[in-house]
Amino acid sequence: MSTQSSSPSVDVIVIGAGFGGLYGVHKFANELNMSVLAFEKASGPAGTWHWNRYPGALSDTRSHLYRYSFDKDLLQDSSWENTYLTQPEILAYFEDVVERFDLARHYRFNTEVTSSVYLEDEQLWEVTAGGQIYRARYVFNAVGLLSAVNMPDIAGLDTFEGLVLHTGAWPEGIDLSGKRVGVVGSGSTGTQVVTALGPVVEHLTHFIRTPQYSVPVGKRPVSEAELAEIKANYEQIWEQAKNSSVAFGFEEATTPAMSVSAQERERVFHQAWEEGGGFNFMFGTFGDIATDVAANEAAAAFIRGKIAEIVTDPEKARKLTPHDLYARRPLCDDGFYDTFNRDNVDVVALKETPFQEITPEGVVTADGKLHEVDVLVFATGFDAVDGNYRRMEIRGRGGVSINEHWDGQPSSYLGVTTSKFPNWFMILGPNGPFTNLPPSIETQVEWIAELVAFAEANGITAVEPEEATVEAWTDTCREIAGMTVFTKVDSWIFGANVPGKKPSVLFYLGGLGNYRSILRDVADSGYQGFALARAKDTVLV
Ligand code: FAD
Ligand code: NA7
Repeated sequence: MSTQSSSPSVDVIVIGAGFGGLYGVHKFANELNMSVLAFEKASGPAGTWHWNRYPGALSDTRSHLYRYSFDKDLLQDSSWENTYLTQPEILAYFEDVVERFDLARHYRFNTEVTSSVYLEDEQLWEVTAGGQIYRARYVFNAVGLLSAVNMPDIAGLDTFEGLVLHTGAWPEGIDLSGKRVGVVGSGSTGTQVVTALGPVVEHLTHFIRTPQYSVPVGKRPVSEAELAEIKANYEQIWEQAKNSSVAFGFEEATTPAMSVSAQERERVFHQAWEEGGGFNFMFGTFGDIATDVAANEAAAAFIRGKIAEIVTDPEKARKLTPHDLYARRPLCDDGFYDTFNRDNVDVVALKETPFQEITPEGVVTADGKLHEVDVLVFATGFDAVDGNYRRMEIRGRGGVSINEHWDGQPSSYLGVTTSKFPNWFMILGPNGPFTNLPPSIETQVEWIAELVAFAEANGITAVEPEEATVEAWTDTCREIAGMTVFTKVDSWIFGANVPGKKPSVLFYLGGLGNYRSILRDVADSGYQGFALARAKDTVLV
């Protein structure tokens, strides 16, 4: 029996227009010649870099590695001025990519996908986007791992008479110069926005709940000669990054921190501080900063010393100084601590004086003080990794919803696929790699496209990992995470930043090189661990 449907039908529906979605559309449409329909709720491409237009938004991956590597001409034709890319530069890059690969014709922008439901008998997905129903054999989710914003619920926020902004949904054309601004949150984003706004606003109050360790990013101009050298060596540069652990373009250190003298440790930390880069400081100095508590404390103490050196007001310095482990995504900044030497920039330690309420005029803290502000900026991060999936209605085989399936622990095989959801793929889904992300995204897109091509060539109509395979992968990720210090502090890396969200393992911390060889082995084995179903007699399309 076949069901008739008047819904438009395509081979692949792609959701998202960031690194993952755009490359997915290129693969399926331009390389595999499949029919593709893509949806993006934003008004244009760039994903993260469409939404995060806040002042100071900057990549913390070096410019030459925060881009696609799949196309040699694109690599050779692209250029950049500094060692790191600003948000407008990344946006312009994506606009060029869309034009170059003729991707816009597949997209419906300003169109949110609200549900994806698997029709088991027909082996099709029914996707609702912008209120319309579409059908597809494959759904490719590139909905972003840091994309669903986390907005705190603070008493009285709705009474505030000024402007409320979240950095992850920053409107175009906002000018905060001359305003009194409160910035809540001191992660990567909070440090960037404070550094950029400090010199232009009338007054800035930085509300910090947990101070973090940050090192200089090392943003500096790139000369023509440096650019030419990178372009001449691009093949080796990508080869090294993709076979390394964090894929940030440096060789990860292997020497244990405590195996060298205190002077030598100081020298190595100092050199990394001068070079810049958060991942470089954590993974390029010694091999065990992320795994050994004593090594971790040595790195942390060095950064604490730098904060004391830079911040001249001892009270501000005290409030900015972290004392827990150095065990979150490592931060870097372009002058964050110096910003507090300005008279117009203050810091409030929320653990000492928590929010009491927000009033029409500003923020009242537990000491009864009213911090008057015109604008409240929330740099409070994201419901990371599984957040955007949980905000849609997604139903797989047997009508199971993704929220039921991921009750507590979101699970996947290899971060790209999960059981009970056939032909439904994710980019950077739960338990994907924790790295400089473009090369991990490319790795996943290429692997999924290869799997789809394999299915198409072999008459396989439904692909999903077996439950045991998914469980084993979750166990592997949990085991590796358990070897690190990251599990010992609360952060978005384990979903511990969103009230009510159950902390769980969300990343494969085994490194991109290892991840890529696992993917290669799975493909070479003919996709062992997957259930590969042949056509049913009811199949449409
Ligand atoms: P995204 O770029 O997040 O794109 C997902 C898209 O899906 C979004 O445009 C969203 O609107 C769309 N979408 C989601 N749900 C729906 C729906 N239901 N319907 C329709 N559309 C939907 N990573 C690094 O490696 N290095 C960095 O330096 C770095 N800097 C960062 C700085 C900031 C401020 C942030 C927030 C993240 C940063 N990241 C960085 C992580 C960054 O998210 C990734 O590098 C990369 O951009 C992710 O690409 P993506 O395509 O997977 O997702
Ligand atoms: P993060 O790293 O999750 O940081 C969010 C910050 O907001 C952090 O300092 C939080 O404090 C703070 N926060 C969150 N909720 C509250 C409430 N309710 N009150 C006060 N402070 C709060 O997000 P980012 O956007 O900076 O960075 C996320 C990633 O995106 C980053 O790693 C880059 O890859 C880009 P807490 O630490 O929870 O005490």
